[in-house]
Amino acid sequence: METATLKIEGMTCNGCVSAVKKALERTDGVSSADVALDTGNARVTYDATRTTPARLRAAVEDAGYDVAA
Ligand code: 9UX
Repeated sequence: METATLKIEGMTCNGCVSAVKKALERTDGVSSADVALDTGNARVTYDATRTTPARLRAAVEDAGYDVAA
């Protein structure tokens, strides 16, 4: 397993945190995601043979949030 940290922008309440966490955890290859409202950091544990950081980013964006470059 690999870990990636994404900086999420636009989360303003714990509902957002839950939405981002679910979007990541339903992505193929992701085993877990921990998302912090205060920092915007999403720490994702994933199988690098099944997904990529770019796909993780896309999953967050598809859920309606931005990811910092
Ligand atoms: Mo909270 Mo986030 O009411 O999209 S869920 S602001």
